[in-house]
Amino acid sequence: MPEDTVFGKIARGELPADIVYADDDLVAFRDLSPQAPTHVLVIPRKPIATLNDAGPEDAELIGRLFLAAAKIAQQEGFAEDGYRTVVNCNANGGQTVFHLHLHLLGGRPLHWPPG
Ligand code: DGP
Repeated sequence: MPEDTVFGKIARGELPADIVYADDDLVAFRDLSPQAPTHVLVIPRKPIATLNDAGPEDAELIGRLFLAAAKIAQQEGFAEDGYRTVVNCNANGGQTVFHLHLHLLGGRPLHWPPG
């Protein structure tokens, strides 16, 4: 059940995390294994397992993940230099935690295409 992932526990305050933003619907916290000087994960409190499991009713919520990432990029001071947002989905996408999350990576030039 997606409610039982570590991210569900972080969203419910049952596991500690370095939280940088929270509201009624979203939580953002620093990744334990950062791939850039700033690596933040933005998640909905609603336990959606993967992007495949999001429905039309989640459209606004998913839009808000991106808007929160842009706001955090401003707060972290790299919005103008640039940054990357990523959603990994299932095995080939490299998803390891099955609670939908948006990666925000910034603070250095990022290579493209990714490996
Ligand atoms: P993904 O591969 O897209 O499912 O990304 C999962 C990310 O979550 C990965 O970068 C490591 C991070 N992560 C895993 N467990 C924890 C945790 O307990 N706390 C935090 N802050 N990050 C975690």
